[in-house]
Amino acid sequence: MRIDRLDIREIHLSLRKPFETSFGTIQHRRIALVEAHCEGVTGWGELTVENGPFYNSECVDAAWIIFSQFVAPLLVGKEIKSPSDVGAMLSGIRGHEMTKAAVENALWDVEAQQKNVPLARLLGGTREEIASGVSLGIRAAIDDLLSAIELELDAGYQRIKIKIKPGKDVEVTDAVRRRFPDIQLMVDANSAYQLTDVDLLKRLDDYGLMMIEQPLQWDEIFEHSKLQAQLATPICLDECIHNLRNARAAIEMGACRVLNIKLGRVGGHTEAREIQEYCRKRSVPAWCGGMLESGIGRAHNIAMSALPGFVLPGDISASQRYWHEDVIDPEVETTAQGMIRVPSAPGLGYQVRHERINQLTVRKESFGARTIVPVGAPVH
Ligand code: OSB
Ligand code: MG
Repeated sequence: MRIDRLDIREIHLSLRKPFETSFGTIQHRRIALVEAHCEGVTGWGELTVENGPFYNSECVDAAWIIFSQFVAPLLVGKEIKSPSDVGAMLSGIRGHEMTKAAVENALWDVEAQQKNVPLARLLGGTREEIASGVSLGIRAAIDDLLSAIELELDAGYQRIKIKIKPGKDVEVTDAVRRRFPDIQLMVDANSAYQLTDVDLLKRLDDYGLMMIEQPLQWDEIFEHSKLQAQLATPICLDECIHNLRNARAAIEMGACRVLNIKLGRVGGHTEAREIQEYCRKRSVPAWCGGMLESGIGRAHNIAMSALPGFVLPGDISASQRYWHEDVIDPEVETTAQGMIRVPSAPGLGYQVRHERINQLTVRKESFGARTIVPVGAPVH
């Protein structure tokens, strides 16, 4: 396929409720979307960064610069055999996985449409439905959290993840476990602790948690191996896994026993597929994490989760939990059993609502084959 034009745009979408994590509170999201135009077909990808560099080192404004000055010039006008070629074409750009993923994933959507197959099938997905869990933000009052959990369980969600941070950890987990003794429960610290907090973290072993997600520093694998050796609860890594090499290092080092695979964080479908395959072969449970995505990112997550290595419920839940109105049609919905059907229509399998997206757009830039001048690219 020939990449004729790439567009990047920013839309503003507010969450129904603020979402508090150990790194801050998120409500008014600035979401960057990428469109790939190839031989008359348009594919969509979501750039899953947060507004600021507080979850990882990427953020909207930096991603915009990397995309427009470096990513687009390397791709526009090029003929590729498969979206899997994009990784090598962009390998000179260090990091910025979420920015690269947005365009690679848009090209996967193009290819699925060109071949007239659902993206999930094109990737090799085998599931017809995927298991859905929810991630609940930190609350000021424990009672609020308990009633929120009750609502989600009533809606059918299969596992509950609660965010923790110092001062809002053991006591909160204890209250949740007392109230819901049998649910599949896990906690996510988003890098809020250090290895010296091991005694506190060990107390979480009393609660039969499925896992504790990213307790230590965002860029640290080795110390997680020191911590995992002292904890009965499996550690799940999120922030510090950017590619298959990181995943292999973490698993071989014993830094984790479970993996959260986020499509943006690992640079797109190609790398995500390799990581889930690695996990599957070694019986390391993997699941799909979320970044509070709009319907476009959500649709990509659903397609990816149809792959056989995704064996645990992920963080992909119904559109209505996040937005008053999503940007895809139909919106993502869950069954009463907490499952999401993998769509069977070609491409993303959901209709992208162009008019609504145009209304929400605050800026947009297009990069066509003839207008591109690479900035700072090596001269050959
Ligand atoms: O650590 O998984 C995380 C949201 C924003 C940034 C990081 C994380 C999260 C979530 C929410 O936990 C996942 C979702 O519901 O999309
Ligand atoms: Mg996480």
